[in-house]
Amino acid sequence: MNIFFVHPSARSRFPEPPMGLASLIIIALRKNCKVAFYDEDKHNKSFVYEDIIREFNPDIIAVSFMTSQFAFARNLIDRAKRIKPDLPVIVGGVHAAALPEDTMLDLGNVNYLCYGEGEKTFDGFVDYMSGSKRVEEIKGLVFRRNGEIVKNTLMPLLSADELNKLQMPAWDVIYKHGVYTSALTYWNKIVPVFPVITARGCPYHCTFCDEGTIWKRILREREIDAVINEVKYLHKKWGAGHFNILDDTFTLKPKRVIEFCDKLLENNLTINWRCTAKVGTVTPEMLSYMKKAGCKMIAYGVESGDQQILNLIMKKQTLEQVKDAFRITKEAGIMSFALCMVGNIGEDFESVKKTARFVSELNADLFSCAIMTPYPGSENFEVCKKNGWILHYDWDKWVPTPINIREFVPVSRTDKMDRHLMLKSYYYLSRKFLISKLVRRYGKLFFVNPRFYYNEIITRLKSAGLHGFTRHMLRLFGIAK
Ligand code: B12
Ligand code: SF4
Repeated sequence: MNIFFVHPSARSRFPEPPMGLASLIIIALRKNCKVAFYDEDKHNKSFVYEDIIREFNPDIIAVSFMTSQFAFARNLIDRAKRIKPDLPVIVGGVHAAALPEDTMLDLGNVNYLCYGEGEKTFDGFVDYMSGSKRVEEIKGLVFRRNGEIVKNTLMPLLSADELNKLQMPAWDVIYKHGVYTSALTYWNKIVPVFPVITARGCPYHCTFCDEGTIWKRILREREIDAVINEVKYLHKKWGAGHFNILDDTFTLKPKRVIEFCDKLLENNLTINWRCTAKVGTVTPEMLSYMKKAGCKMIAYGVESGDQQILNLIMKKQTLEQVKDAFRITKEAGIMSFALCMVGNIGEDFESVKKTARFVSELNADLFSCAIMTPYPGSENFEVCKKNGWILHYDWDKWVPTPINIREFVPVSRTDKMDRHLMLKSYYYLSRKFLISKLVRRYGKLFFVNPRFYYNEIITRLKSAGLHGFTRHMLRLFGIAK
């Protein structure tokens, strides 16, 4: 059986390898299927999508997407069906999992949908397609029957044991036409970057996050030895010199993190890496191990500089813990990245100002600001929907920043912010971040430093184009709306 795996565009200048599809491709290979893989952002210049369909002649097309990739997914599915109208299409990913029926209704060309963790469902689906199982038996599958949408019961999550027994994702298929690269701020150059996941799931309940949709807020850890073997393989076979740990909160268990670091060192894997962590879980001891083992940067979900907002969004962290985490990270010699938000339910412009003041004291190396986007599956989605606050369902514009989006409109308003105030807050916070970053990098007189013009203006002009860049800057400095 020939299966064509497709990853629609995420509008990324530096696309990242789709771990979800890599985890399914290996299942297909184990079942002796032939596979082809197309990543729209990475391969659209080297391959003609339609040509792959004609030449490979798939029996199934499997598409993975998140909310913001919806329109790109539809486009690729429709184009495939124009060539081969009977081609069975199966989709999955976090958006499909949160809104299975709606997705089937919206995407008329989709035949099957997986609404949970994919490995076991996909395994059963391939059996069904080859005639050895009935469709009703495949847990986690949604399908059409006589014009109706039928939803089988949910597939239970893989147990930790099953997760450990999974084969390594099919990296050889994903990298066949070239490894993925990224521009890392701390190297100022473009380097190959590889994803690694050591655990699935996060036990927290932040109201803006859709983490529970697939992973059900249950933490399942892989054995460290298996993760190390994967890193070793990526290093040896594909020259991995840098990896991103995709875990939602890598630092939850200090002993495990230390074991991971120890084993990287024991195996002489002097590779740089970065991860996302939760403040309050990092300790100086853990951070010193991480530094020794190659950790270059940690991203922390700061979200807000107003304790009341942190409580409302169930972030389970205090401002003191945030400050401590950034201080000890700096002391350990690791770069820190502050991820902040504006527009959470209950937040007004005064709390945005508090965030700006708070973050300027953190002395973080990097910042980013996101506008609250109530992704399906999050608590905020339900609250915003119930209150009629959602402003549009233009899924491909469901992104938390206006960068790269024409005619961006925040997805939702809230009790305290309309869409204008949301945008104003975003630009206010981003401006504060930008100025503090420029002063730190180039000094108070940054505008007379030639490096500032080269790094910050010319490079960005090249990537965003004159129109995009000018519009972004005018909004950032409050000159245009
Ligand atoms: C790595 C990552 C990225 C990478 C790459 C994503 C990629 N290539 O797929 C990058 C950096 C590009 C990225 C960008 C963004 N991301 Co992101 N990202 C992630 C992250 C951390 C890991 C994804 C992953 O690999 N998971 C592990 C794999 C194994 O899981 P999976 O992909 O879900 O796949 C499993 C199942 O879903 C299912 N499945 C998936 N596809 C299919 C297909 C079929 C056919 C079947 C049968 C099953 C199936 O089976 C798989 C195996 O079990 C997730 C968080 C998370 N925990 O998943 C967020 C996450 C996916 N991202 C998210 C968001 C919000 C974004 C951004 C919008 C953020 C931003 N600031 O702009 C952008 C989008 C950019 C754009 N313009 O579209 C949200 C998605 C919310 C949503 N509903 O869309 C998530 C869930 C984080 C969160 N909790 O909020 N992201
Ligand atoms: S925001 Fe982070 S800590 Fe909160 S639930 Fe989502 S993944 Fe977990």
